Amino acid sequence: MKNAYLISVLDNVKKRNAGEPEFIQAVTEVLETLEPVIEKRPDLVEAGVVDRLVEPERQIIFRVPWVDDNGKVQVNRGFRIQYNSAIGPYKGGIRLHPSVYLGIIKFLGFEQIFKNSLTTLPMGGAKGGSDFDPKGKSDGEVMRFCQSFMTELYRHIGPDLDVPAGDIGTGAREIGFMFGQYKRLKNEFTGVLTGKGLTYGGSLARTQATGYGLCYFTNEMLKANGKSFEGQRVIVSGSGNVAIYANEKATEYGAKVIAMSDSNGYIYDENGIDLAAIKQIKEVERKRIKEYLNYHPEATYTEGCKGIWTIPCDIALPCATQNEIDGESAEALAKNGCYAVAEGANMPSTPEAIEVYFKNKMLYGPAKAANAGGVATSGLEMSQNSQRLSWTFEEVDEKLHGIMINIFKACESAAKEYGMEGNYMAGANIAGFLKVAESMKAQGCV
Ligand code: NDP
Ligand code: 2IT
Repeated sequence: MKNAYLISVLDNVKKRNAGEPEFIQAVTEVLETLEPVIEKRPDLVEAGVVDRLVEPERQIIFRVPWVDDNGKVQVNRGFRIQYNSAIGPYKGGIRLHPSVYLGIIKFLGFEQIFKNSLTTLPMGGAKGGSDFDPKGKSDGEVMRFCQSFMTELYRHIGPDLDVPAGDIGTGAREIGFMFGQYKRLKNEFTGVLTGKGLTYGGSLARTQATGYGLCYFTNEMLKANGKSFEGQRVIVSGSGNVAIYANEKATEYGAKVIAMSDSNGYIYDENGIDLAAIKQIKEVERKRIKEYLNYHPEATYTEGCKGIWTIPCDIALPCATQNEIDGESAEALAKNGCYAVAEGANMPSTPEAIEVYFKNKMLYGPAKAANAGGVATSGLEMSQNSQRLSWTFEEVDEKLHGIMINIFKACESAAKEYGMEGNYMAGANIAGFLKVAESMKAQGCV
């Protein structure tokens, strides 16, 4: 990066947010790709758009006390980062995972600004979460945690203010408990959360949306480059919400998904993963992926996550967590003939991995664009709640498909316009940024 203004903004971010490497990583990537835009648009520099964009509008950190099944008091830390409201109410998921700290929620909130902008729906960027680990907890413990979390959060959110949703560790069960507590505290039934159950205002196809959307995006990217999913060997990391529905849609498109993982290890099934078994183990029983061998003894299970990227494949869909593909794993993918990576997870590739993709001329679908189908469908859930109507699965899925096609086109054309044809990462960052930047400039120094 050569632009003196961007260098000074980034230096300031590094100084002010020392000790938050994931956040600095996310900001660095965006600022680097914005260089050609900033050189063309001195008006945005004058309006201080980038200086303002990197600083969250509001950061809320709170105590979450709850009582476990042994009657012991437990204390977690809760976060909500309301990052940017230039184009709509704050919107973004809630992550429940022991690794959560301020830097993780800030990187996710920052990325959410651009992702939400790309959906074309009116949603600002936010993210929340806690270092609570739902794994191994009883339903009662999870409920008491969620109620305590919402007892503080409710005063900061609302259907026209900030609309949280799911992310790692937050699925239908947790959203249900949080929604119930919000409704009780506010004495109002509103669409304050998305990813709700279908019996109380949730949208059909929201569960499938991130994984399906990832494949809709990937399909467009493949098509634009003379390829398709048909007959391709695909690796999907993770085995949670995003991974399961990415597998389902990729398989529907004619691909064979040969490996999936969880945080303990990965399974490899040359016959193609039996998704019904995965759904039973992960969605119903909440068990570990190694149980897959009870259904398919001919498959193999390997401890540790990293090895999954050494299995030869054509297309890789990382759907677990940040920085799960490092430079070495990316080299292994490239060496074994993988020609496309599209990100279901947020920031799953390290900067070194991304360099390897470009060096090897692999197709790269960045998270902000490729996984935007989840939040886009959350936006559709908000629309349905406002109208007090619900659309059919087919209607929602068709809208989602259209949105993902348009996101691909937006990335493709922005990359081309700014002289980086085929670099969808730059295209996503630039297209996402421009809408937010114009809005921030128009609304004055706020
Ligand atoms: P889930 O909690 O449903 O699943 C997460 C999966 O990733 C699990 O298989 C989990 O394994 C694995 N995983 C989590 N943390 C780690 C880790 N530190 N190392 C290795 N594996 C890990 O979450 P989602 O499927 O919802 O989210 C997956 C990714 O997709 C995240 O990056 C999320 O931010 C992103 N995303 C989610 C959206 C959504 O709508 N849900 C929308 C857009 C992006 P284990 O069970 O062992 O913990
Ligand atoms: O990272 C994400 O986009 C999500 N976890 C979904 C957020 C949402 O509001 O649906």
